[in-house]
Formats: sequence, C-alpha cells, structure tokens
Amino acid sequence: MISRRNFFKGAGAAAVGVAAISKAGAAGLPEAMIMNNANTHVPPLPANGRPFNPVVTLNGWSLPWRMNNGVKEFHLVAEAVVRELAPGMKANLWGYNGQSPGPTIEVVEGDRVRVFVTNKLPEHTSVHWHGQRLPNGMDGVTGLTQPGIAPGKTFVYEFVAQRPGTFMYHPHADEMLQMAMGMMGFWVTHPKDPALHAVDRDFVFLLNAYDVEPGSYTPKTNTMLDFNLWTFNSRVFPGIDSFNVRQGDRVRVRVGNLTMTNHPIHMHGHEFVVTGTDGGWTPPASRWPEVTTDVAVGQMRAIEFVADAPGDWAFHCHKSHHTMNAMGHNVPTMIGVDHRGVAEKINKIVPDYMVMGDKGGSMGGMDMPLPENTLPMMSGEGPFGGVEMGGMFTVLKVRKEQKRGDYSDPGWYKHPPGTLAYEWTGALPEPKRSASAGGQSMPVRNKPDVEVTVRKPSGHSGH
Ligand SMILES: [Cu+2]
Repeated sequence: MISRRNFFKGAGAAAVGVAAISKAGAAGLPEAMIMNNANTHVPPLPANGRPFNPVVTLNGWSLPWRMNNGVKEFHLVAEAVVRELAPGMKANLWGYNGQSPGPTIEVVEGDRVRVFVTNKLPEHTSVHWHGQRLPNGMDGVTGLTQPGIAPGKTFVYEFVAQRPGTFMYHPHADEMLQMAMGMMGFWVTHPKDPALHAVDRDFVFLLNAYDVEPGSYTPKTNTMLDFNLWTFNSRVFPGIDSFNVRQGDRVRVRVGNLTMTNHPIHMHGHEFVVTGTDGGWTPPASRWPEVTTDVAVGQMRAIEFVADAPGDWAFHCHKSHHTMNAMGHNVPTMIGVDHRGVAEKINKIVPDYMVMGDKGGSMGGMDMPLPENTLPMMSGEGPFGGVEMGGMFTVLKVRKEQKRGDYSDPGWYKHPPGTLAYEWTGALPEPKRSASAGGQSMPVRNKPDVEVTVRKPSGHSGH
C-alpha cells in the first residue's frame, strides 16, 4: 500500500501541496512516499510533467514525484525494511521508501531531475546513478565525488536525464554490505517522443541475491559468491508475480543485475531480441533472435517479443541452483539410494540438513520439517502438481482474453484438446540405446542393496 495523504486524490491535491511547499521555500523536501506490500503496482498515468508510457515493476512500484518550477523532484529514503521474500519467509533488509529494491524512478529524456536522499541507516551512504550521463559531482561515489551522507542527513542530486534507456541506482558506500542488504533500484528514462520504442507492456525487475541462513532473518553480508536466495526484485518463486499479457502484445522486459554473478535469463515459447543494453537502444541491424540472454554483473538488458503463443510459459534464470531456495551446501548426491530414515536421523544432529531426493531430486514427496522462516528449496503448486522451482523463476501468462492494461493474474492456462502431453499405455518397441563403453543402462534401485557409503562431491565449487 502506498501511504501518503491525498495521493489518490489526484492533480488538484498535488497542486495544493506544491503551493504550500512553495510558500515554505523551494528547498522544502517532497513528501517521501512509502510502499510496503509486495504486489505488482500498476502506476497511474503521470499527473504532471511530459507524457510517457509507464513501466510496471514486478512486485514493486514507481516513485511519485512533484514538479517544482520545471524540476521533477523525488524523495528517496534509505532505511531498514522488512521484505517478504515469498509467503512464509521474511528478511530484514535495507532498502528505500519501505521496500527492497527501492521504487523505480521514471523520467523523460531531457527532464531536469532533483532527487533528495535522506539517510535513515546507522551508517553513511550515497547513491550512484548507474549508467547515467551527469556532472561528475552528481555521480555518488563516496570519497571520490562527495562525502558520505551521514545518518540523519539529506543530500540533493540534480542532473538532466540526457539519454533514454534503462538504468539502476545503488550506494557507492560500504558497497558490499549495503548491496548484500538489498539497497538498489531501477531507473527508466523514457524517450521524448512516447511513440518511439512504444510497446504494449513494459516490465522491469532487478536481479538480486541474499545469503540468509534457514531460520534467521538477516542476510550475511560478508558472503562473496555463495548466496542461497536468488531473487527478482527481492522475491523468490512462488512469491514472484507472473507476467500477464494479452496475446499479440508487444512486450518488453527490462532486467538489471546487481548480484555478484551472471544470470542467463531464459524464456519459454517465444524468441526475443535484445533491444536495449547498458548503453542505450541497440541498432535494429545488430539484433538476432534468442531464447536466453546472459545478464552480467552490473548490466541492464531490455528484451522484446510479440507474445503470440497463448499459455503459461516458464521465465527463469537458467542456472539450476538459481531456481532453488535456501539450500544447505555440501550435500551428497543420493540418487538411486533410499535414504528415508537417514535424513530424519541426521536432522536430530543438524537441524537444517536436507538431502537430494533418491528418485532424481524431487523434494515434493519429502516431509522435511523446516526451521522457522525459511522456504522449501523447490516449491510452487501448478495445475499438475508441484512445480519444484524456487528463486529466479516466474511465469509469462499469454491470454487472448487479457484486456489491454489488465495486469491481473488470469489463473492457469486451459490447454485446448489435443495440445497436452499425455501418458502412453499402449505397446512400445524396444528403444535403441547407446552401445558405447559404459553406456549400458542400469536398473533403478528402490531399496539400498549394499551398505551406503556417503561421499562428499569432490571439488564443490560454489558458483
Ligand atoms: Cu541466475
């Protein structure tokens, strides 16, 4: 919920607010608005300023502004927040205006922008406007271009948004800790001409990662690579809203990566092209069709496609451990071994111990007691059972009947007759198999017939 008196009363109330503030002097702060729920918020059309087609921030929102003598003013508050990562798990993070990530800032090419940043954290911070052309002194690098913003203080950043495109913001102060705690946000500079690069749906999300021990609430901030929660906008599947679009819509998805590793973002059922990078729009002649695009650390990518295939299409990072929730590491592989009873015994010694399933990994059938405040590694219920995913996973829902501007969840796809995989119960010829050395098939054991030796996988390499 966005809380600010009169916010929904529209332009009239906003004009009164500006007049009152003008009397008090142009340097007054715009009221800081807060959003503290985790639903995708469809922004109202801009009440003032130049027109643009707003983006929709997955499980997030865009920051309202006020116009002050032709300057677009925003107020970011850096503060401690509680973020629900998915129903059943909350994390104590740091963010902006009640949420991690912070609100998306949307401006138009050529806008003069003034951002007030108030620091309510226990240590100094700053904001770097990642990817922007701006005066050097507005670049937000603590020590290099400004002193840190001390706790309780407010700094002002002001520059003209020169280049349209996709940007991010994050602290350049105690960076490893502050980013591991969730301090980051998106920035979109729309083109002057709203008809340029126009799409029907424009989604944005940040890739971020946390290391929260099962049973605890606060990320470990010294983790360098071995994060255990991989998130879209600080949410994990099944807590990530789906992308709900109308069949035939031109769809853009903007992704920014502020984790410490790359993410091959993969979409089912459609091909897309990369229309935007860190440096702006790509020339059309440079684009080629893909179904996966790697987003490296610090990069932004805008992908576009026509959603012409109805259905529920998986959309996820293709690193398989990034579509899992908090997991214990150094776990032996036990495929082919019946470990029922073993985990139970180990659990009495190591409370958060989990084993990979003996039938190929499914955790669905395991009744593992979970510690307080954590999530199953693989979860989410679909129309056919457990989806067995977590982390960076959501669903693109393409529907003929989804109305323009309607971002609500249409429910599960109803497959037309004859278009669904089904069980075969008829006769089968003997299938051909590889005859190469070591290529013979092995029967799957349901019961261990030898004494089990548990070996650690050699050379566990993190990520
Ligand atoms: Cu990933």
